Amino acid sequence: MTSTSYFDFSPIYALATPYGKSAIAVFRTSGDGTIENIKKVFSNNKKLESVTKTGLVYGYIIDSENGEKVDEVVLSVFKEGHGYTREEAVEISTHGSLAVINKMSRVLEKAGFRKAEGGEFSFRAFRNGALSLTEAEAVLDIIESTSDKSRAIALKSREGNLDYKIKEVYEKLVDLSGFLELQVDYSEDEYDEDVSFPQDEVDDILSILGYLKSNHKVSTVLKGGINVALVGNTNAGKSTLFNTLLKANRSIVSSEKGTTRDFIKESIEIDGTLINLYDTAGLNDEASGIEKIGIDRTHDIKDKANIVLHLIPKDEVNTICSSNGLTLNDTAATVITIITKDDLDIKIADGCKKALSNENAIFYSDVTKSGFDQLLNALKDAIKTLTNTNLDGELLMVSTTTENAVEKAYNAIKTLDEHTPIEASTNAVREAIYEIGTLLGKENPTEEILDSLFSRFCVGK
Ligand SMILES: Nc1nc2c(ncn2[C@@H]2O[C@H](COP(=O)(O)OP(=O)(O)O)[C@@H](O)[C@H]2O)c(=O)[nH]1
Ligand SMILES: [Mg+2]
Repeated sequence: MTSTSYFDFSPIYALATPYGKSAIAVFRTSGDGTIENIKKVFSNNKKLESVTKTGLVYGYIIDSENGEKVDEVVLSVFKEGHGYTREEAVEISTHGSLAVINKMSRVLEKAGFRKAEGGEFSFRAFRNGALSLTEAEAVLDIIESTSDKSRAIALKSREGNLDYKIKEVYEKLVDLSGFLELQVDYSEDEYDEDVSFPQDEVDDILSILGYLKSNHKVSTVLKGGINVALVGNTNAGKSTLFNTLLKANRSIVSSEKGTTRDFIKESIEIDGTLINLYDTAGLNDEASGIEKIGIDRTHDIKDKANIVLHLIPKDEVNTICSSNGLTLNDTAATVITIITKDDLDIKIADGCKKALSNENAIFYSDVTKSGFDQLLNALKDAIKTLTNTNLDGELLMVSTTTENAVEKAYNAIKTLDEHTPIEASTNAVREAIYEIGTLLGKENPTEEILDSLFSRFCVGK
């Protein structure tokens, strides 16, 4: 969406259902003069005019050029203040054929509607106070949610739980600001009254803002998925395990070194959480050329992984143990060490056994599948830890826009204590009020925020 249309009230239209053959297609229209425009192309205007707040009207869309019937339709009419955008709006349900859809677009344009841009309906809802920024983001999260868990959380946020928290902290900030302003007045009037610093109120505000911040962390993980990377030397059995985890033969399994030269990513859901599973090239050192690129990518993936499955084949474990390669360095991820090919008849040296037990290594064989449950449970535990908020309330989807504002507010308030000069305190609180206010539509959010948010919506939303 371009900012030029932000403050445009003209009537817009969009196909709200996917473009293709279906039972019903729905066109959404909204804006000043919507009903007048529809009247130019509708057969049952008496009934249309009789709608007071909201109502359904049956009739035909007529091509204004030749008087031909385009389709039999049902109009859902929303008078100003009653629909999603709060503007005058009409939703037109037509038959879902491509011929009707194509014709409808032309008819609506001739009637005076302009094609809406992505997110324009939601933007208008926001502009008219029907949707706060956080709610708009929650709507987006519902549309974009990929796993069952993220969908459920997004819906809860949409229902206003997140807004409630933000309003709560906003009110507390306003109260704190009032209190501080009063102190400024006192000092100006040279009342030498010693008013104590409102530490409890400040702590309270920091705790709500902190709560929102932790929600953001978990939201990000749930929304984008948890990155799980299979890492290990060539021939460790990474691609084999990748396939077993996917229950599909997606990846090339081969005993050739460096077969998996690039990485392969597949998404799966474990316990309702989206998992991005990465199969990578081997971590062997003597590689060059294309294989080398694959290995560089392996390091990139290792960096952005939340969980690394570090695979060591049983026939290499003694060597790796003695060279102290058991511990995977330079990764912030949770590492699960897996000794693969457990079906091989190889004796593990005593010293190595101890080291493996320190790593809580899991023994796995893809041939017999022994150790698979243990492996999966370790993975589930790691996922649970990553999605555990330690929050007593319900998890809310906190987007990056919200997080940015919350972070700024948090940093401003964090600086306050009883030694802070009163002027600095009032400024800090004012800044926090501004940041949180943008989320509630009380302050004008910057154009970048609006652009980045509403452009992510599809046309028709
Ligand atoms: N005996 C045995 N061989 C395995 C096992 N898992 C994988 N392999 C074999 O090890 C070789 C390398 O496996 P692959 O998955 O391609 O390893 P990658 O290079 O780490 O991706 C292949 O020949 C596999 O069949 C296992 O559990 N037991
Ligand atoms: Mg491979």
